[in-house]
Amino acid sequence: MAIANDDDAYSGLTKLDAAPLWRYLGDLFRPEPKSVAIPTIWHYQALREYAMYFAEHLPIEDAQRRVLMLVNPGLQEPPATVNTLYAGIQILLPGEQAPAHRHTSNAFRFVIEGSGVYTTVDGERVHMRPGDLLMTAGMQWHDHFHPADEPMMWLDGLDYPLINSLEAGFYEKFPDTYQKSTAPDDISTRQFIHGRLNPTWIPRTSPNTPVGNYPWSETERALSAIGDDVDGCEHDGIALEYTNPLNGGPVLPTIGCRVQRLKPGFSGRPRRQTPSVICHVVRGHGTTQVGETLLQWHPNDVFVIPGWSTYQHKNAATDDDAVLFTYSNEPVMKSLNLYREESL
Ligand code: 1HN
Repeated sequence: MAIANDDDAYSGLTKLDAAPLWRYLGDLFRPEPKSVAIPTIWHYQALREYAMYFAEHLPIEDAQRRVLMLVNPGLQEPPATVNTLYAGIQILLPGEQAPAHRHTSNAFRFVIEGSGVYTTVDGERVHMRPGDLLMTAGMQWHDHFHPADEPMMWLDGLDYPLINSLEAGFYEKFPDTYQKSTAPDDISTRQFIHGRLNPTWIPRTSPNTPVGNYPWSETERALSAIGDDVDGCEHDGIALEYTNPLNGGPVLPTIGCRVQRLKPGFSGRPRRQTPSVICHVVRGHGTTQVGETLLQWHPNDVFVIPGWSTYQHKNAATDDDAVLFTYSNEPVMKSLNLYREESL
């Protein structure tokens, strides 16, 4: 049958599961990236009330993980916080235990409040205190147990938006509800505690950091050892990257983590970069201009800088530091040769 006119041609093509590239070119090949994620801030004090409500009304057995997902208004289905990364606030009550599972998604936890919980990762109990950064790399078994006496909250970071878009998501329940302890407690933290004295017997074959916990006591020591006589990064202040001590690289193949001290009155030079960043306020208060949006942050708030959005951090206090914990998909961008940045 002959094609009678353009309308016929376009609709006929659709029925063949084909499409005219010339009608898509402008959207598919932009001069520069335009993130669908929206600059957004989640205020901890508002979320905390809901975390406490569900802690009281939803048994952990019904939830598996009692977590409030931080869903970017531009990334609702499937829910994500920025394009490749997720953030959530998890709460566990005294006496509760979150059952063991594993998945190909890489994860970490950054502790917000409370202490006493330990997460068992591949048989090792790793204890959690405020400010600690705990790693759960892809396919490591993990469950959380709370033997102490106050509610505990932490930030979960995962790369599942990336893993699912790559169609590489696998998930398994542990054969038992919980893991048994099969290694000395906190050994993966203790044996790497110096940072540059590495145990010689640990194989260097994994792309993931061998460190279970980067304790806040050490992070704080590193931050305060760098005095005010150092300027640091003109965009991000005294920004330190958590590294894999065996190779100096990022802690996970898909997620890079940092801690940033913004000195009193710090006003960063604006820039944009291809990685998307999720920021958690450890202490202090200030503002971050992200594109057209001004985000005002306070302790424990979480906010996002979508990729290629111009951002500028400011510490609002002139007599106190502000400290941010940040994570991004920089390792992905760098390994795919897609990293770019521009100072403004
Ligand atoms: C997960 O396994 C945990 O183990 C937390 O604590 C948050 C969000 C999405 C998928 C898996 C956890 C998660 C998660």
